[in-house]
Amino acid sequence: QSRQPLVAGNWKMNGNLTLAESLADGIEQAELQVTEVVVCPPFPYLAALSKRTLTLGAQDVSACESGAYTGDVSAAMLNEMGCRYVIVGHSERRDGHQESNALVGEKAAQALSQGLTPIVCVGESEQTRQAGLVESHIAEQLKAIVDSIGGEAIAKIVIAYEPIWAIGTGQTATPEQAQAVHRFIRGYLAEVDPAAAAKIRILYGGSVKGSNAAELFAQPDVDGGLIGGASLKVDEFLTICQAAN
Ligand code: G2H
Repeated sequence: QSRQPLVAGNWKMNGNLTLAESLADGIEQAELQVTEVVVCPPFPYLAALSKRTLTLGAQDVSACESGAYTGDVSAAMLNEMGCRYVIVGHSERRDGHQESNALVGEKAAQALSQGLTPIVCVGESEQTRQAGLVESHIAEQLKAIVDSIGGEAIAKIVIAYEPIWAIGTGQTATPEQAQAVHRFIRGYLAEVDPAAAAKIRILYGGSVKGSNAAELFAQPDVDGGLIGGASLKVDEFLTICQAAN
């Protein structure tokens, strides 16, 4: 397989500077030859971690370039703090902060314009899954992203499939459920640009743990993971990173 596995830790709004530093120490000491490892700390800790060797991402970015947007953080600022990645469209932003498909697309485009790689999250609720609408829901989310960034940029982003019913619930998608949606995502993108679809990394997120990571990552269209709770414990996070190797 030619796609380099990627495991990104999404620390969400957890911890403190001491934990951030000790997680970073543990990750930097680990020897991971194949898997690319990224950590996405809360904004205030980016500056402290920017002097380190580990690869940094942020958890959100403004869709605007600069200006009077109190509380927002621009892609250029993240770049300046050493970030190479940024999560956009996490369901906790879509649901908790009313982020629309269109806004998520704009954020992805803004990230790309500053040389950041957006990790764009998509995923369905339990209700949508029960109604049998998983694929149409994901297709709508993907369409907004492709419309905004342009088909030629597909190879420059990462997609994270995060079923909302699996986030922080301990209820992980089965490897078969994850693979079915990942294959659908790659197939959808292949209709726009087959070469880019073959290259794009599609991560699974939602209650990934040390104990279930290997079987998820063994699926042909699962190229790594976006890890929440389990990324706050260095040993478990490294077990997950190893499972992607
Ligand atoms: C999904 C995931 C990381 P967790 O949100 O983005 O969190 O692994 O805690 O379900």
